[in-house]
Amino acid sequence: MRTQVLVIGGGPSGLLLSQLLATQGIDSIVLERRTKDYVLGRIRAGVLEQGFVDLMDQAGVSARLHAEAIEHSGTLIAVEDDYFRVDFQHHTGTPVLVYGQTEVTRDLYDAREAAGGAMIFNTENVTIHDAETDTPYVTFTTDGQDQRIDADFVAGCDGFHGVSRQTIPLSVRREYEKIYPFGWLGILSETPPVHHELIYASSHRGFALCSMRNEALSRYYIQCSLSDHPEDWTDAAFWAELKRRIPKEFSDRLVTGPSIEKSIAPLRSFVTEPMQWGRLFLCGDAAHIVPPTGAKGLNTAASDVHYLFQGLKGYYQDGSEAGIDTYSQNALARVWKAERFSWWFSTLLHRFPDQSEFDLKMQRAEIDFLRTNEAAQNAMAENYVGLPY
Ligand code: RFL
Ligand code: PHB
Repeated sequence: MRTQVLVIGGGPSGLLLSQLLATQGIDSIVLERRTKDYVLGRIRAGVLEQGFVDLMDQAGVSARLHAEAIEHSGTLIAVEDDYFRVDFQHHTGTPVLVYGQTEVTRDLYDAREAAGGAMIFNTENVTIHDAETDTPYVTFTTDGQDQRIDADFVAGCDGFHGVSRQTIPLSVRREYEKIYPFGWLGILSETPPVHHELIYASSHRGFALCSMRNEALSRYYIQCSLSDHPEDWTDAAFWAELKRRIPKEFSDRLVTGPSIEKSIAPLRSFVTEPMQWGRLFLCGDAAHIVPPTGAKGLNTAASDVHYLFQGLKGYYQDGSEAGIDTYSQNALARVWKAERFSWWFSTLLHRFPDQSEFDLKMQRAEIDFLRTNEAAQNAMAENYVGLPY
């Protein structure tokens, strides 16, 4: 088999790239280790930057997003019983959209299927060969059959645990990492959101986030210990802990109900450099991870897809290698800024086990500065709605 761009990973990065390439008549095949239902069962991101929405428009897959997404023009930041609002619209003229990653991925799968796009599921032993030459190929097994696909380019969109990053030799690859000493316990519940905007809450018991998917579906998170397991937390214990961490005004009106999903995510900052090796390009979580505070993961994956798509378009349409040659440099420049913002926002709002009284005072002073300083709110808002591509 042969294709122009072989995409490894059928998550949002891989599907969006494949769909964008199709709009330009560039063919691709997507390999996914899991099934479509498994991918759609993962509850992850909820907040989309305008840049992401623009890419969905370009890919011709944004009709449902525009009909169903909820526009948020600001967010609340709470400290114990007190809170203030950062107005994105006022500071940047741009809102963010609340629309689940599950829905984005479903829209992309529907579009690829409607266009007859090639996708192969349940792939095992995916191995990338000759990436440093002009004739890369990938071997894998599916349904017990060994397969080989030759391609012009390989896009490694296979997430943090994929094979693409590992294919780049250690002599070339440099990794930067920070592990945070806590996780997020998240639940999804069929209850109305406690507030019409998100609430990022810092409390002496730890961080909490009130988010949503729609008017009848809420997503809540609490900072938890890395040794906790979701099954250790009954729904009642979760709700009680969440209530202790958000201002009384909101805990008094919080509607609770059974959780329909409960999971723990560790928090990590991670970047690999470079994001390109020969004809292999890394996109999204395959190349970088951010802690979820600030909602930058999926959005940063999308900016990678933008740079790679532009590079490949230039190659196929104008015979120019300029875009693909500068892919890593362009993508990383934006990635590091998203890393900085996510690290800053996480550090600002969480309780750290080794935090001294001095550290706590610094955290409070910084939150107070954000509360009272227009320039600080402006910087926060610009980062939250997404820096330009
Ligand atoms: P994904 O989604 O991990 O998809 C990679 C796909 O590759 C497949 N795969 C392979 N396929 C073939 N061969 C192999 N060898 C393979 N190895 C892996 C996997 O099965 C998978 O289907 O990466 P992608 O596409 O780069 O997308 C990245 C996003 O999923 C991620 O950044 C976000 O979910 C992060 N994130 C958030 N991002 C935001 O922008 N806004 C948010 O509000 C937000 N909230 C979150 C989040 C992530 C969370 N968790 C659980 C990590 C909230 C949470 C709780
Ligand atoms: C979510 O709704 O899942 C969500 C929202 C904002 C974040 C992280 C996660 O910063």
